[in-house]
Amino acid sequence: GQIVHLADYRPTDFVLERVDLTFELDPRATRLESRLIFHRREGVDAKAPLVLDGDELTLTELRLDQNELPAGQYDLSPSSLVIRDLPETAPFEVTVITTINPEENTQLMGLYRTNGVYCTQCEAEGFRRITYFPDRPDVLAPFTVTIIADKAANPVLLSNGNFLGGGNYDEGRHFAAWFDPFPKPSYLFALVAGDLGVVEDTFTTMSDREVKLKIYVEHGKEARASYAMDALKRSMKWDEEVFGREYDLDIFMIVAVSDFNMGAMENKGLNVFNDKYVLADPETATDQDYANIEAIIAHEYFHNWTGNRITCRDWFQLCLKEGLTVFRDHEFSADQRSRSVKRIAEVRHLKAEQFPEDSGPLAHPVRPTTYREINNFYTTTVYEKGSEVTRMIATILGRDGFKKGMDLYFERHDGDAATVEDFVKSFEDANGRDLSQFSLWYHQAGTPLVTASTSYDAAAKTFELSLEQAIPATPGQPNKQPMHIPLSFALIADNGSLVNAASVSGGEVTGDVLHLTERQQSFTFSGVGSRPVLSLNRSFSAPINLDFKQSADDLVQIARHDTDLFARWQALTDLALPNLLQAARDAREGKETVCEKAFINALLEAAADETLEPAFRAQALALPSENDVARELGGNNDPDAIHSGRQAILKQIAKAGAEVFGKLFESMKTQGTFTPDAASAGKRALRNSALGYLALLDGGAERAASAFAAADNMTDMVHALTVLAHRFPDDAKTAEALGAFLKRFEANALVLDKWFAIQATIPGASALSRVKALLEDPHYAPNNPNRVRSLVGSFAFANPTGFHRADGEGYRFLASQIIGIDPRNPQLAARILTSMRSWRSMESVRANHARSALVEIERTPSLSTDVRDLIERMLK
Ligand code: B3K
Ligand code: ZN
Repeated sequence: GQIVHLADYRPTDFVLERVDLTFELDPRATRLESRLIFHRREGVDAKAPLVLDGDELTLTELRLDQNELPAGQYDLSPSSLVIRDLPETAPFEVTVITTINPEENTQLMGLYRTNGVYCTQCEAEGFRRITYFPDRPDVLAPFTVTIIADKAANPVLLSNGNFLGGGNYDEGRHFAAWFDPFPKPSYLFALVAGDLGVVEDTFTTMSDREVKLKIYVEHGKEARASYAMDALKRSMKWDEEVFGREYDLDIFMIVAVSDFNMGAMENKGLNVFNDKYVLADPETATDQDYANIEAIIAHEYFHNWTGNRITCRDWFQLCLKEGLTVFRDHEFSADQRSRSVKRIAEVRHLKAEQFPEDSGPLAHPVRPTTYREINNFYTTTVYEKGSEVTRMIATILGRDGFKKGMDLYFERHDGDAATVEDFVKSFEDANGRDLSQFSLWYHQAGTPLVTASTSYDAAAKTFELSLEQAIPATPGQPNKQPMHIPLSFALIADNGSLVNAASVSGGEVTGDVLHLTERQQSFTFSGVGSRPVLSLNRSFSAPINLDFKQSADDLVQIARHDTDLFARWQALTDLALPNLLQAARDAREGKETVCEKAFINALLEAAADETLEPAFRAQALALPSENDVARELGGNNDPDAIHSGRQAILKQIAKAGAEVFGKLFESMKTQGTFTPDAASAGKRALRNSALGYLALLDGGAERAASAFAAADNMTDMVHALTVLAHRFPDDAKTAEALGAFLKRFEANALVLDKWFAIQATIPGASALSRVKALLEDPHYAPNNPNRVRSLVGSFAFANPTGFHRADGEGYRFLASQIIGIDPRNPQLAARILTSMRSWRSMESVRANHARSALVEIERTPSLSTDVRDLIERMLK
C-alpha cells in the first residue's frame, strides 16, 4: 500500500490499441489467454519498459509477437510484470497466459464464483486479479472476449458489447464471443457464465434503433425482475429526454448475483447487480426496496454516458462519474416520484452519512489528492457530496445554463478519460462564467458552517441579512478559503404570502438565490413593508450547516406557508431538534422532560393536513433520528440519554396526537392489489408512522401484533415487526411474530436479511448478546456480504444504544468481527469498520473503549491495506 499522489499523474508510456481475451473457464483453474497490442507513445524513451499490473496470478506463458519471451527479457513480482527491449516505434503484440482460481476468490474482486455462477468485479483494481494488464482508467481499448466453458453447467456465457457468435467446442464445452467497439478501461470489463434464467424485453431508442434488454437471475426468480425491467426502460427514456443521451450497443444486460460487495456495477453493456437491487415483488419487497431498485438501475444505466463513454483519467477523479451520476439518478427519481419528498430523503441521508464523515478523521475533499487504498474512497463524500456539488452548479447556472454545460461536456469529452477540471471548464465555457471560487467545493473538505442573523428597520422598510461562513479544519487542511455558497431564500409575510423585495444589495442575487462568496457578507432587501420571516437554504440549495436562531413562531410560519415543501419539513425539524437535545440533557440528569406545545401542535397540524401529500407527512412525523441528535450535540455523546430522551418526546407526541394517529391508521390503508407507486407508498409510510406512535400508548404491543398479522405486503409487515421487536423485545408476541416471519420466508435470502437486521437493531444493552446468538443461527452466512451487513453492519451503524455500550463490549465485538472478516474480504471489513468514524464524539468512557478496540485491530498482523488505511486515519 504505497501512497498515491494526484500530482504524480503521468500518461502511460505505451498506448494500448486492442485487447483479445480467451477464457477457458474452470472453477479452480481458469485459463486466460490475453493478447494485447501496444505501441510506444510518441516521445517516450526507447528503453522504457512495459509495466503491467498483477495480483495473485499464476503466469504460465509469455510471448512477444508470438515468440516465447526469454526469461531475461521480463521481471515478475507479486504485483507486476515488466517487459523490456520492446520495439521502438512499431506496434507489438504481447500474449499473456495466466491461470486463476475463481472458487477460492473470497475477496469478490476479479473473477469469482457466486452460487455456482462465474462473475467478475473489476472496479477499481480487480482486473489485475484476472490477468497482467495496465490496470488504470486512462488506458482504453476495444475488447474482444471469447468464453469457453462446460455447456451443461454454463449455458449462459456473457461479456461486454455485442454478441459476435458462438457454438459447440469440444468435450461438452461450448463458446461465445463478444465484441465491445467502445474503447473502455479494464475496470469496466465483465464476464458472467452459468446457468441462469432470463427476462427479455426491448427498447426503441430516439433514433429508432431496437435494443435488446435482458435481465439474468437465478432460475425461478424471473417474475421478481419485472420491476427492474420497467425501471430500466423508464431510465433509458428519461436519459434521452432530459440529457439527450441515447444507448449505443445492440443489447443491454443486467445480471443479479447474491454475493456482491456493493450495490451494483456499471460494466459496459453488462451491469452486474447485487440481487437485492433487482428482485422485488409485493410479498417480499418493501416500498424502500422498490425505490432503491429504481434508483440503482437508473444509476448504473446512466453511467453508460457519465462513467463509460466519458470515464475518469485517474481515480482521484472518481466524483466525475459518481457525483454526477448520483445527481442524475436523484433527478430521475425526483421526476418519477415526488420531488420534494425525494429531496427530503436525500438530505436526511446526506446529513446522516456524509456530514459525520466530513467532520471526522476520514474527512477528505470530493476530489482527493492522495490515497493509499482507492477502495476506501468510494465514500459518501465522493458520491453524495459530489452530487450536491453538481446540483449547486445547476442552481448557479440555472436549468438552461446547466444543460448547455452538460451538452458541451458530452461533445468535448466523449471517448475521453477526463478530469474534474474538464467538467468544470465545460460549464464555464458554455456560460461565460468563472467558476474558480466555486471549484473549492471539490478541493476543500469539511461542511461549511453558515451563521445567519437578520434585522428589520420599519422606518426604512429594509430587511438586512448578515451571513458569515466558516469551513472547519479537516485532516491535512487546517485553513480554508471562503467558498461560493448558493442560498435559495424566500421572505414570507404575516399572511403567509411570499414577499418580493423592491431590490437587494450587498451581493449577487439571481432569482431566489443569494450568492454568498465572502467570509462575511450582508444583504439588504429594500421596500419591505413589514417584518418578513426569512426561509433560508430552501431545497437545501447548499450542503451546509446553518446556524440561524429563528423563533418558534417564525419556524411555524415557514412550516405552514413556504411554497417549498422541503423548507416546511426543515422548519418542523428545526422545531423538533431543541426539544430532542433538551430531552437528552434531561435524561442524562435524570430529569423529566417537557416537549414544547408549539412544536407538537405544528407537527400534528402537518400530520393531519390533507392538502399535504402523505409521504411528506410521514417524513415530518419521522423525527430526527438518534444519530441526528448525536450529530447536533456535536460531542460528549451519551447514546442512552439520547435514546431515552427521544422516547420521552415521542410518547408526549403520541399522547397529544392519539386521535390524529388513530384516524390516519384507518384512513391511509391502501385498498386493492398492491402497487409500488410513490403515492401508494406514501400512504403506507404515513399509516406506518401513525402505528409507530400508537404503539407507544396503552395496548401498543397488541396493536403492533395485530398490524403484523393483518399485513398483506412486506412494507407493512416489516414495519409492524420492527415496532413489535424494538418496543417490546421481551414480549411473547414478538418471539411469535419473529418465528412466524422466519418460517414463512426462510427460503428467501433477501427477506432473511431483514429478519436479521430488525433483531440487530433492537435497542438496549441486550442487543449484543442477541447479535452474538444470531451469528450462531444456522441461517447466518459469514461469507455472504448482504447477510454480514444485515447483522453486523446494522448493529454497528444503526443500533446506537446497543453498539455504543458504556462498557465497550460493542466495540470489542466489532473489532473481533473485523479481524475475522478481513482476511476473507477486506472491502467488506473496511466498509463495516467505518461505523467507528465518529468515535471521538462519544463521551470519554466510551471514546476510550473505542480507541482500545481500534488499537486492537491495528495490532493484528497482516491486516489488509483497506483496513490498515482506515485504522491509521481514524487513530491519527
Ligand atoms: N462504480 C461502482 C462502485 C465500485 C466500487 C468499487 N470498490 C458502482 C457505482 O457507483 O455505480
Ligand atoms: Zn456509480
